[in-house]
Amino acid sequence: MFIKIGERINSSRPPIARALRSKDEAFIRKEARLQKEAGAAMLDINCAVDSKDEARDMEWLAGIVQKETGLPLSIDSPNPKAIEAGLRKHKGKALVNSVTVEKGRADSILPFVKKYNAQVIILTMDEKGMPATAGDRASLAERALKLAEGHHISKQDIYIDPLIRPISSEQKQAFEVIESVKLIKAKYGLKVICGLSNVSFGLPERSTLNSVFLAMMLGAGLDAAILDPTDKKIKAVLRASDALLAGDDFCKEYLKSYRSGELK
Ligand code: THG
Repeated sequence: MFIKIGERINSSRPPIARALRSKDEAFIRKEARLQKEAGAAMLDINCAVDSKDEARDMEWLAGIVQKETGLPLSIDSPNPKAIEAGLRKHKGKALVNSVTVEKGRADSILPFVKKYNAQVIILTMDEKGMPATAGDRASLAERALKLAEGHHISKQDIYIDPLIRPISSEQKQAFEVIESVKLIKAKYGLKVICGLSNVSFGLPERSTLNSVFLAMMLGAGLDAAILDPTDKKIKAVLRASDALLAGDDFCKEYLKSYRSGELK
């Protein structure tokens, strides 16, 4: 089953940054509810932008988003203190978003993943920065697996993120990322996730680019994505892909969505 993770509670979005500053609980609750109603299985929460005390803000966010939805959360931060604060508050199995393959970073966060029995996203990025090719991404995925195994984290709890960059600045990257999904799954049997909307930064009609890229990634075997579950084009692509990739017996769900006008 493909896992949809709602991206909307992210401090890089100005309305969320404002709600975080003024501790507007009602606004955050509404964003959480909207995404749950749109079928998100998990919600990403990020408060890194402009926060004076990220650990405290993360704890606040985790508390109200789980109280509103009961969903598990993807705790999105580069800051180990904020990640631990989120994990401490979280009920159920959380997803830590994220660590890189850099030795120091992994060693400061993977012990929490183990302690709180969480899942973890490992980015294919090391001391040398972002990889250019699918093959480089696959090599980093192998290192990620070894690192996690060193902390006794089970393979089932790992998601590899091949890190999609905006095609507005690097036109070959989307293709390399799609190829890397196939390689990482075939060579190591690891699950793959991505932050979908990164691909369209700096271009108009982002929803078209995001949803077409999603279709291509699903064809390559993507297991989960951080995306906007309320986006109409994303919804239509998910329904259609499920039917096309034999995940929808007799196309029942596709037909149901058609009859309720959701595919328009
Ligand atoms: N990998 C991992 N985590 C991530 C990312 C990733 N977390 C952050 C980011 N990338 C994924 N989340 C977002 C959230 C919002 C947007 C992009 C990525 C965004 N929102 C637009 C806005 O608010 O204006 C609208 C997006 C749209 O048009 O669909 O840009 O790669 N592990």
